[in-house]
Amino acid sequence: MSANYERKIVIVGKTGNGKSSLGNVLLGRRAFDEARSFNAITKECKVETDKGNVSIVDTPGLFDSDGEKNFVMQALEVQKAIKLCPNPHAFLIVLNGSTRLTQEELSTIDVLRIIFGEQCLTRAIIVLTHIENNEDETQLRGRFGKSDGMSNLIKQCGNRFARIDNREPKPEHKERINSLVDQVSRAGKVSFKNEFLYVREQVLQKALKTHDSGKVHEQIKRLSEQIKHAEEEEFNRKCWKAAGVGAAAGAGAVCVVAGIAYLGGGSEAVATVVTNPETAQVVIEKSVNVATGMIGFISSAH
Ligand SMILES: Nc1nc2c(ncn2[C@@H]2O[C@H](COP(=O)(O)OP(=O)(O)OP(=O)(O)O)[C@@H](O)[C@H]2O)c(=O)[nH]1
Ligand SMILES: [Mg+2]
Repeated sequence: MSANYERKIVIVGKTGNGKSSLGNVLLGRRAFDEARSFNAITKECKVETDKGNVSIVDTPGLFDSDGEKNFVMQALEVQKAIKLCPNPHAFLIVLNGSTRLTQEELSTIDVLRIIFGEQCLTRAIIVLTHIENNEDETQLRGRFGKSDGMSNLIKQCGNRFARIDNREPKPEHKERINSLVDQVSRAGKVSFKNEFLYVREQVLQKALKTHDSGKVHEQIKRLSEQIKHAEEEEFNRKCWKAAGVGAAAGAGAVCVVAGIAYLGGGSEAVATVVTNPETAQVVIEKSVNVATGMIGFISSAH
């Protein structure tokens, strides 16, 4: 038995893959509606907590092409999971292990990047449902080996995966999920924090107004670019602020911080003010890069 650490878990995946069923298995009671249906059953995010140490967020399905919600609306709805349950320890990506992955499912990781940002991937675990208990581990791995799509998804999640038959869950399979959650959260000590979540929400809201149709793949590409741009702008704005220059945004913003960093004057301090320790190194590196470029430019101009 794994220890009784706090576990805050967000469950995501394609509609009908068994997200709600998995939530019920992990909580040990029927907390979420589950049903066999051609239409999506879960329409909104819902959080349920048990015995004070396990919180599960069930989310509506992604890629529900028959529903009235388009990709952007679905993404916005799933994003609410973090509002209901801030700083979760892990994200379980539910895939149906008995059917082939759809084209959309192959882009699940990119979709999660758009919804929650890169950081969620370090806490992502693939859970394969509908795996009958009589299929042994070797057979299962043999099956993955033949699917580039599946192997790729698992690889992108740091090779973390678990299996389960939600109808007849075996204690050891449930236990494996819990121990993977403990592994990514270092026994409940570290959790997901996304300081740019609001930027993502804004970009998605804007996308909803300007282009609410289009294939998922095209939207993913377009949204990824927009989000990257918006986050860079926000990053620069924070650099300005941290450098104490005020609200005057512009190309010189990064240079101010870059100059401080390059000259060795308190780059650590700037980075710490700018962001949390996890991303401090990125700030320093970025600042030094920009400073190097700036000094190169100044030298060539004289
Ligand atoms: N045999 C088998 N059936 C499962 C498994 N997991 C879920 N199901 C069944 O699949 C159907 C859909 O399960 P749900 O848990 O409602 O799926 P969901 O992902 O929450 O679906 P939406 O809320 O519509 O997005 C139900 O009839 C479940 O009983 C599993 O591991 N094995
Ligand atoms: Mg559901």
